[in-house]
Amino acid sequence: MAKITNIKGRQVFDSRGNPTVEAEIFLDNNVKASSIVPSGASTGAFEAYELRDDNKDYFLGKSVLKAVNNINSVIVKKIKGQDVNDQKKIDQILLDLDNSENKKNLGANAILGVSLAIAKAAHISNNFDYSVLDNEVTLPYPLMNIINGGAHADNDLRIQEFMIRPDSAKNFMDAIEKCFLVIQNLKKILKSKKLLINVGDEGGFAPSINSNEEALDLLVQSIESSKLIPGKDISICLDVAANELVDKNGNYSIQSENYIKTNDVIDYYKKIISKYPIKSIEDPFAEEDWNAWKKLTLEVGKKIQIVGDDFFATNQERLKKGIDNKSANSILIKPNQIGTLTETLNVIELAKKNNFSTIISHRSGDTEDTFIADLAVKTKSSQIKSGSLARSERVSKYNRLLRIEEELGKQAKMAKI
Ligand code: 2PG
Ligand code: MG
Repeated sequence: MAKITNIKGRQVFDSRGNPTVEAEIFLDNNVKASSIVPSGASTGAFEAYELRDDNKDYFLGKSVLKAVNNINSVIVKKIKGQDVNDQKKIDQILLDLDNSENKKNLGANAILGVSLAIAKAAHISNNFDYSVLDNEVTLPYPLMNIINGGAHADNDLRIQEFMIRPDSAKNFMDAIEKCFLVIQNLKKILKSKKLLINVGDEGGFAPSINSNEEALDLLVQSIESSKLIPGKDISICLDVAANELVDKNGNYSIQSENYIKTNDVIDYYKKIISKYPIKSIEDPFAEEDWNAWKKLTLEVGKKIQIVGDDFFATNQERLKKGIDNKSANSILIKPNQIGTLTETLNVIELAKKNNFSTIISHRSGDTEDTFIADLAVKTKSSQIKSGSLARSERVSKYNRLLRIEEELGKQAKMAKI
């Protein structure tokens, strides 16, 4: 038993320089731990509510002092004195205190900061050591976003994320090396084509190209230049983030600014899947286009991973519906889409029970907080998405996984994909 003696909320800043919430927990055994909440750019309508002050005269309305104040007044009063190991009970207190559908009263940013800081404090307080876990524990495969488009870059690429996954990696360091090689070769190729090598929000290159195929060709070329086999050593994973590409008639501007119908979008996916080593597509359709999701899953779901991000919003009810309708076979997990650790774990459990793969994910506005690396290992998730091997807020998650791999010693092994 370790009692919570205090909680302190404060405003800090994320990788885009926007204000965000940090919560720090203090225990009666002198342990303290803190958590910083990330923030998305391509956010779904079903995400929990991110409370911002909307005071145009201060940080252009983006400050989070209301959320911070909720931690320092209402939340601390209720949580003080609780046992830090009672995560479920504390999360329930937070839910009851907020008492809204989408956490709009206290703010999901206030609630999640506290919920995750509690998990971290418990981890430290219990001297948690990964090597004591049973030998089933695994490390996730990284999905590295190495070409950025969509809402995350200033180019004209329609698809938001072109990611690589090192499928033949024997361990996590090997996974990083394979990705490193592809990234270095991509950099060389971009330079040789006189394309800029500046990076987007998630550390991937954001060259001024405008066709999906051009980006895919660049990836294949970089994999081959690394003496790796596309589709065997490295496969390609996409995040279309289709919410950003749909018009009010339900058509998509997937290839160019022209909007095309669902069936044509499906044909387009089939075409690029057969031409390129694509093994995973995230948010191929908008979050309410249930029929299109179902159709695509029926047609290609045996072959590739169909991942719901904005579509599921780490929400149990939406995932249940997706399972019943056979609308996908994988879920992206973002704790701040739902707002507490307990709810996040429940969603992961439901996904696993139904043979959905779970991909733990960062946000495009992220921070030095590495919690998602631990979450991926503790939940035996097969994959983690934390951007490219650039920008410290991205790399810090991969570095944390390397430390966990070291802690695990001989029993460390990669997950099954
Ligand atoms: C996504 C995420 C993370 P954002 O769409 O998967 O890559 O982006 O945080 O902007 O929603
Ligand atoms: Mg996404």
